[in-house]
Amino acid sequence: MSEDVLLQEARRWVRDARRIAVLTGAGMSAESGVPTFRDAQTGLWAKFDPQQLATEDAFRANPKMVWDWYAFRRDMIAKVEPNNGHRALAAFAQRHPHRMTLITQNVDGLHQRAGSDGVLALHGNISEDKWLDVPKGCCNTETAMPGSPPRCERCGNMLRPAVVWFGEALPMQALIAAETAAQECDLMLVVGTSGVVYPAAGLARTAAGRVVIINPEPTELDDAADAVLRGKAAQLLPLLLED
Ligand code: BV8
Repeated sequence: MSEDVLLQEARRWVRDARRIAVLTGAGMSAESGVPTFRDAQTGLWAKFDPQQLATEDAFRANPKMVWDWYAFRRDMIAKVEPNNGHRALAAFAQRHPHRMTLITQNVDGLHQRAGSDGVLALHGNISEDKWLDVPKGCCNTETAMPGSPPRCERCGNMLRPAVVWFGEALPMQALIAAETAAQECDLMLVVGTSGVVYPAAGLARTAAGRVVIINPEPTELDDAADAVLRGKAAQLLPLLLED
């Protein structure tokens, strides 16, 4: 089936779907200029494996290095804008209230900046911090000693990015809501994810409805798809979601 026929078929599925679940990954933000998670290691970070850095062990072993890696990523994300793919998803949800549930693995906040509400951010948000150890009465982010990372001036507790590291549990409420959306959907769009990271990727395998993948490259989830649209999110989503 030609790409265009496939797109028309997928557009019909969107029109007919009462409940649409959308699962996005790093490729969603690629056209905003945010390198994907696996391509992100550029420059001085090229020699590091993100899966090794995005862990509590790495942070405890070398807090400054891991903090600096997040500072580097935060700076990069602060300079970019949502793209037409983010905007197409936000606009569709505004035109069709209560039909779309947006689930993201991304921590860059670009869906929220594009105007999407109620985003299920399974892996947290890179622009927020939280205490590494359970905060005590003395741990006050307002008076934390500046540094890489900032620390509680009284007990030395460190601040860390409020993201979900490998080996950490996902936020339970968001995960349950995402699993429910997958199990109740008539259609799931899986956009810009390699499908490697669980339990997020598993949502595409529990979708009750048809699964449409949008990705320029093959993914670990292609076998679970009813249709694969080989293309870029910022180009295909506006075409797929226009009324
Ligand atoms: C957990 C935040 C348990 C940090 C991230 C089975 C079940 C459960 C767990 C596991 C399991 N098997 C293994 C595990 C452990 C692990 C895991 O999945 N490991 C993998 C590597 C095998 N999972 C975990 O550790 C999770 N926690 O299970 O805890 C538990 C339970 C109870 C109590 C305690 C513990 C936590 C996982 C979350 C990790 N944190 N991010 C940070 O960002 O620093 S994940 C991180 O990697 C990103 O957030 C993102 O989610 C992920 C990368 O995946 P993608 O988004 O897919 O990005 P990627 O670069 O891989 O691919 C980009 C894609 O875009 C490509 O396909 C490309 O072709 C495409 N693309 C490029 N350009 C475009 C495009 N697509 C469209 N348009 C374009 N223009």
